[in-house]
Amino acid sequence: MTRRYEPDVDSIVSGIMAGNRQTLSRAITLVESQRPEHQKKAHEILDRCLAKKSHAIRIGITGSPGAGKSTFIEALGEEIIRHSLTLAVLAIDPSSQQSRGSILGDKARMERLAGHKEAFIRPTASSGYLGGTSPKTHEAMVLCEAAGYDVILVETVGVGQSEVMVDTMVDFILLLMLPGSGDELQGIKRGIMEIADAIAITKTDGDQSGIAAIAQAEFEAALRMLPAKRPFWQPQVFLTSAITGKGVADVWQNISDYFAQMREKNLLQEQRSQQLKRLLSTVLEEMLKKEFFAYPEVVKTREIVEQQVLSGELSPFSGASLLMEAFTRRR
Ligand SMILES: Nc1nc2c(ncn2[C@@H]2O[C@H](COP(=O)(O)OP(=O)(O)OP(=O)(O)O)[C@@H](O)[C@H]2O)c(=O)[nH]1
Ligand SMILES: [Mg+2]
Repeated sequence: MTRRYEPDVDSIVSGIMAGNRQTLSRAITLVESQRPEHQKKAHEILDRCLAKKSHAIRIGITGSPGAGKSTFIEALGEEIIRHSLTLAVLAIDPSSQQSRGSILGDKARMERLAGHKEAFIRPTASSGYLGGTSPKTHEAMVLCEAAGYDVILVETVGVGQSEVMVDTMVDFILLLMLPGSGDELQGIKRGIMEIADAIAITKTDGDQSGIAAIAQAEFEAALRMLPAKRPFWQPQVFLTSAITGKGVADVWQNISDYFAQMREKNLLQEQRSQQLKRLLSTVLEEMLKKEFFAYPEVVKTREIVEQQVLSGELSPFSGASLLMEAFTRRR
């Protein structure tokens, strides 16, 4: 039987740090793998990579399906390269995402950016997470940082939980909105506006400019109604087009201003510490949940308890307590 060559942890870590893209890709695959032996190896690699000091900044790009995230990232990526910086893009793998705009696939759409040696583009598996951001995204980010990239961009679909998740792992959140007004504004979840550090209205080319200006005023008004995410930072609303390049440099300037202020006020590290704390809780909760629901005694008892709750024999509280008891009895 022929065995596939499996590089050891040492050579993977040194490959990543030497900037070998193939090794970096491979390591991300290991991190994303569910197999226990891959997980073990991945964690060893991650711990070693964490030890390397990184100066990278992390930016989340979020917005509804088809808002123009991938296309905007391509334009922003080229702007970033113009500033002599390198970047890694972690994009949701469209094959595992049922969003409308992704028929062509993100890789195909970021072709121009992918042609630059300064850019590393990696579709990440959504692995059942809404919006595609999962704790694994954080791990992939750590690997990209060890590889020395200056800027990490994370594309995520702004639905439900995902923006909360992305908020635990990036330093800055750019929310992309379509130029429609009124109806769109009604449809936005408050939560997503609250975590935005800047809003870019996309696709304001062609005959969209009139509607776009109205949308800009409406978003600005909506932002003023929200509690400030940070006392020193008022999110701005930009009119952009990834096709003509309109507003892209302004957005990058805004992001740069933000980081300059965060560093000056020594807030970047503090924010990251808070995020790590939250991420640790999230991962821990997930591990517990997984173990709980997979525990045979719980699996066995759950259906019976569920029936009893539905028939009114047991309250949901007593039912849950019974299941917890079954779980805590384990050895
Ligand atoms: N006119 C115009 N069209 C754009 C612009 N940006 C993106 N588009 C188009 O909008 C569609 C969706 O763009 P994407 O960049 O794939 O959007 P997305 O938000 O990444 O989509 P998902 O990843 O599927 O959620 C594509 O057909 C793009 O060509 C723009 O600035 N102007
Ligand atoms: Mg996309």
